[in-house]
This record gives sequence, structure tokens and C-alpha cells, in this order.
Amino acid sequence: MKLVTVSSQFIAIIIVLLFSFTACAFDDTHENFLQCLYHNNSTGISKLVYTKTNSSYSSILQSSIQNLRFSYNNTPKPLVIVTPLQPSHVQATIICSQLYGLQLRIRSGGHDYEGLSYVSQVPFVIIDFINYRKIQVDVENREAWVQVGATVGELYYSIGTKIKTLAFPAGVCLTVGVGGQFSGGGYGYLLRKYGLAADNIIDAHIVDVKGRFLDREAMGEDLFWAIRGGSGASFGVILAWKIRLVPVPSTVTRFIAPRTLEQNATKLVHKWQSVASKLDKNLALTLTLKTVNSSINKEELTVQALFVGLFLGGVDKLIPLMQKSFPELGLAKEECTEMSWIEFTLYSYGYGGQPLEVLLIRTQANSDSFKAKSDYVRDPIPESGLEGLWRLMFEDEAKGLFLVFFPFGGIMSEIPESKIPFPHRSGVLYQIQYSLHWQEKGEEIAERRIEWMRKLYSYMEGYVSKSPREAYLNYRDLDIGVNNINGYTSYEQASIWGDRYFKNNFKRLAHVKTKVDPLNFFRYEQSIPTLLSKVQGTQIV
Ligand SMILES: Cc1cc2nc3c(=O)[nH]c(=O)nc-3n(C[C@H](O)[C@H](O)[C@H](O)COP(=O)(O)OP(=O)(O)OC[C@H]3O[C@@H](n4cnc5c(N)ncnc54)[C@H](O)[C@@H]3O)c2cc1C
Ligand SMILES: *[C@@H]1O[C@H](CO)[C@@H](O)[C@H](O)[C@H]1NC(C)=O
Ligand SMILES: *[C@@H]1O[C@H](CO)[C@@H](O)[C@H](O)[C@H]1NC(C)=O
Ligand SMILES: *[C@@H]1O[C@H](CO)[C@@H](O)[C@H](O)[C@H]1NC(C)=O
Ligand SMILES: *[C@@H]1O[C@H](CO)[C@@H](O)[C@H](O)[C@H]1NC(C)=O
Ligand SMILES: CC(=O)N[C@H]1CO[C@H](CO)[C@@H](O)[C@@H]1O
Repeated sequence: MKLVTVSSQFIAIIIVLLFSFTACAFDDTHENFLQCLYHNNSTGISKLVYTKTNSSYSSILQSSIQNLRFSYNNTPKPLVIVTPLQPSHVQATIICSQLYGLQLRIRSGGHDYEGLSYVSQVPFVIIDFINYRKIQVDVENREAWVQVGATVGELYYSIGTKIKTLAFPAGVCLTVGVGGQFSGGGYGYLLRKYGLAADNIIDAHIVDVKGRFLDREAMGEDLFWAIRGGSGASFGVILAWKIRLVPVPSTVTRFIAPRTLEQNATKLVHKWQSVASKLDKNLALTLTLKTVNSSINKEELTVQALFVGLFLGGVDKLIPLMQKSFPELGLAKEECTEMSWIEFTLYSYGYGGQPLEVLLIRTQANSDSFKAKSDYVRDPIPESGLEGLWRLMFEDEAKGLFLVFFPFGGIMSEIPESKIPFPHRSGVLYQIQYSLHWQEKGEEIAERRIEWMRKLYSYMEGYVSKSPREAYLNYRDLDIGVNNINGYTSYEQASIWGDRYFKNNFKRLAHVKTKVDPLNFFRYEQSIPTLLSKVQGTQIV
């Protein structure tokens, strides 16, 4: 992809403007904001701007709301949505929102668990990358450029229709945007062999707070480090990633082995904990837990442990490997299917056997409301602890609960914790995602279900990582702490949640933030704080 160069004339105009206006001095802020957008390098931008009076405003806003509890009438809505087609549209939006004191939210795929890419408590503008999603795959050099509005499914499609033996280690959910996912880490079935999506980024394009378009060389290694797992939206607006593709064999094997409590699931899950992170790197053996009707006593619920695996190779190699490492599971050949990697991505999202074009579907099959949380497990949970978890899963309020236990180890244990901001590496046996889903509308139901999730989280405290209790940024959870909505938030206050997402990398993230956005324009409930004291300009660390 050709580097887009930015007119220095544009920057000059903007800088003059910045110093000739005082932000927030107008009542009709958003009219002025629009004037600013239209008149300062507007090449076509007026056709990409949606205000509340525009008949398409709602459908654009709704198009990628993936969690319905943020789509109520009383959910705060943006004053303006800008859907850029080129960097200059992003530059103008950044500059004009600063000029008129509007907060900026950045949306790629809209999957943020707390809706932070499209909801804010203060007047705000959304940059929505819905139309910014070109993908260029360079098979020969095993690289690709992917614009942030592309989904993981679109990326897999672009690679898989060109070559079956290259892949990218990103997520399982095909509708997630690469803008949000890669800036927060990003993992899927290739994690143990190749690491995170963010581990495999080799260049990026970003527009910073001054409206400058920067590539890796221009942004420098500190900022390039920060946006690979440390969040994008704290530092600027990312436009595209350059990624390194990874080799996969032409035949992989998928297996799926359900086991209920009556089939010794407790013992199997217990054993799995100490096995899964030590398996061959070519093998990812994941575990999904939910309640199902018992086949023995139809009136009763049981827990189903669904062992789902990917082996990078044929079934004839897989069976002996499983016999050796995890004979208790009794994996049968009938539970295994050989396929290509790209077919596997369809199966793991419930599209098994369908044409590759389903990878291009950008909306989730069944949207609902949900609350999610995450944990990292460093010591196996004893059987008694698992049994307590099953008892919670049987409670009425647990209807719609899914747990995913995802094994770490492999290359994850070899990559140093400070390589990129994502710190959950060596010693992690597996990661847990808890998610509770419901169809009913309304705040009251939501509050009740979220309360129940807090109870579950509190039960798990004794069994998971401690000091800090680690959490995955991409499974954003505002329960673990937030910045002040208005005004100053100290580094210490932000550390309450920051240490959990980033451990020892949080300080370096704050240093980078201080350097690239000292006035904290790019802020939200969990944006990286600066190291400046309340009296602006005084560095405290
Ligand atoms: C159903 C489902 C399944 C999932 N499965 C996986 C999985 O398998 N593996 C995994 O790792 N994660 C998974 N996730 C989590 C997902 O990776 C995160 O929610 C991710 O942040 C979503 O990215 P997005 O672009 O779709 O979301 P958005 O809501 O658009 O963005 C998320 C965050 O990133 C910021 N952001 C977005 N675009 C940009 C940009 N261009 N520049 C700067 N900041 C930006 C937003 O402002 C927001 O703070 C899943 C989520 C869901 C809902
Ligand atoms: C506006 O942006 C376009 C496209 O990036 C660029 O070619 C043009 O020079 C810019 N104009 C000004 C006045 O900055
Ligand atoms: C809505 O916005 C789009 C894009 O800016 C524009 O093309 C269209 O004419 C607008 N429609 C109305 C009814 O204002
Ligand atoms: C469960 O485990 C017991 C021994 O611990 C064994 O005898 C029994 O066959 C197992 N049941 C199944 C369904 O695997
Ligand atoms: C379980 O049984 C109940 C009634 O006993 C029924 O309503 C429900 O649909 C069943 N669930 C599943 C997943 O089969
Ligand atoms: C060069 C140019 O068009 N500048 C305009 C930028 O927008 C403001 C309004 O916000 C105008 O006053 C300037 O003339």
C-alpha cells in the first residue's frame, strides 16, 4: 500500500485555527463543528457526515452495536457520526472536535463490551470506520495491509481465497473489527503456536492528536509498542495495520467432544487444567462450559464441558498425541474432522460447511444483551472449587451463562511480558471468559443480571490470579475501575484497573500517553492517564 502523504498546508491551517479559537466558547457547538469540518479540507466529507436530522443516522449508529443493552432510547447518542474514506477525513474530525470541545469516540467493529466506541456521557462525535476496510494481501512476502474497519472474517476471507496455507492468529468471532481487536491483543486457536494478533503486527498508520498521519517510522517505537495491546483510542486514531501472515498446513483437524457431569466432566476439567497449556504447540484444546438438560434425569440440569480442539496436522497424528497427554478424555476418531484452516474458521463460528462468503457477513447472527468478565488461572482450581462453580451455574439467574477456558502456554510462555503491553504470558495456564446473555429489554433486568455476574466474579476470586487479579483488555469490564468522567484522573486512580490489564506495562503506557497526548484529548472511561499532575504541565513521575 502506498503511504498517503498529508498536506502540510492542511496542518498549517489547522494550527492557525487552534490558536485563534477558544474551545467550548459557543452554544451551537455542533453547528460550528460541522462548519469546521466542511470548510477545512472538506474533500467530499459532507457526504460522509450524519447528524440526528439525517434519515440514515439511526441505521448507521445501530449498524454495529453488538450489545443491545447500549441501544436503549435513553443511551447517550453522538451529535455527529463521520464515516471517513481517507485519512484527511479523520484528520479534520480530530482537529475540529478539539476546537469545539467535543469528545471523540472511535468505532471499528463496535464489539466493545461496555459500548465505549459509541456511547459517552459528554457531548461526542463518532468516527465510524464502516467504509474504511480495504485489505491487501501480499502472498509472496507473507504480509498484508488491513484497514481498521475490516472484520476478522473479511481478513480471513481475503487470505483464504488467495492461499490455503497462510493464516493470521486473530479471533474466533468473525464480526469483530480489526481496529479494536488488534489494539487490545486479539487471540484465537493459533495463540499457542503464533501468539496474539498484536504480536504479529509489523507496521501501522495512525493519526495523532495534532492531526499528523504517522507510520511506524514516523510515530517511533514507543507509540508503536503502545498501540499493540495497550489500546488504540488512548493514543490516536489507527487507520491500518500491516501484519505478518503465518504458515498453516493444508490439512488441520477439528475435534469436538462434549462431556457432562455424568460423564465425569468434573474430573476431566480438573485434569485439563494441568494438561492444556503443556500440549504440543500445534494443538489448542479449549473448553466451553454451560448448563444443559440432563439426558438421564430430564427434569435436571447438568454441566456440559465441551472440549473443542484444533490440531495443525492430520487426525492420524492427533489421536496418539491425545492418547499420550490426555487419555482420560478418550477422544474418538469419530469426534475429529479434517479440513483446511479457512474451513475451520467457519466451523468455529457456527458456519460449518457453508461457502466462504459467509465470512463477509458483518452482523452477528443473534445479537442480545450481555455482560462479560475475564480471569487468568495460574494454579489449577481444585475439584471442590469447580463443584462450587457448577452450583452457581445451576442458579436461575445463571440462565444464558457461557464460560470459555482458553489454554495458554506454547509461544505465549516464551514471549517476554514487556514485549508489547499485553502482559498475561508465562505461568498462565488458561484464560477464562465469563459471559451472561439475555434477551429481555430494560435497565432493571440488566442491573439484576450484572449483579449476578459480580457474585460469580467474587466467588472465583480465591481461584484465579492475584495481586493484581489480571483481566483482558478486549473483554472490557468497567466494574474493575474507571476514570472520572469530567476532569482529572490521577495515575494512581487509574492504576486500580490499569494494573490488571497491563501489570508492569501500565507505567510505560502512561509515559507514552504523556508524550503523545499530554492534554488528554483522547480520553474515555478506561483511557490511559498521563503522568502530569492536576496543575497541567507539571510532570509528577
Ligand atoms: C461476540 C464476540 C466475540 C469475541 N471474540 C473474541 C476472540 O475470539 N478473541 C479476542 O481476542 N477477542 C474477542 N472479542 C473481543 C474483541 O476483540 C474486542 O471487543 C475488540 O475490542 C472489539 O473490536 P471492535 O473494533 O469490533 O470494537 P470497537 O467497539 O469498535 O472498538 C473497541 C475499542 O477499541 C477502540 N478502537 C476501535 N477502533 C479503533 C481505531 N481505529 N483506532 C483507535 N481505537 C480504536 C474503540 O474506541 C474501543 O475503545 C469478542 C467480542 C465479541 C463481542
Ligand atoms: C485535503 O486533503 C486532500 C486529500 O488528502 C489533499 O489532497 C489536499 O491537499 C488537502 N487540502 C488542504 C487544503 O489541506
Ligand atoms: C444524510 O447524510 C448523507 C451523508 O452525509 C447525505 O448524503 C444525505 O443526503 C443525508 N440525508 C438527509 C435526508 O439529510
Ligand atoms: C468415570 O470415572 C470412573 C472412575 O473414576 C470410571 O469407572 C467410569 O467409567 C467413568 N465414566 C465415564 C462415562 O467415562
Ligand atoms: C430443558 O428442559 C426444559 C423443560 O424441562 C425445556 O423447556 C428446555 O427447552 C430444555 N432445554 C434444552 C436446551 O433442551
Ligand atoms: C480555510 C478554511 O476554510 N477555514 C475555515 C475553517 O472553518 C472555520 C469554521 O469553523 C471557518 O471560520 C474558517 O474560515
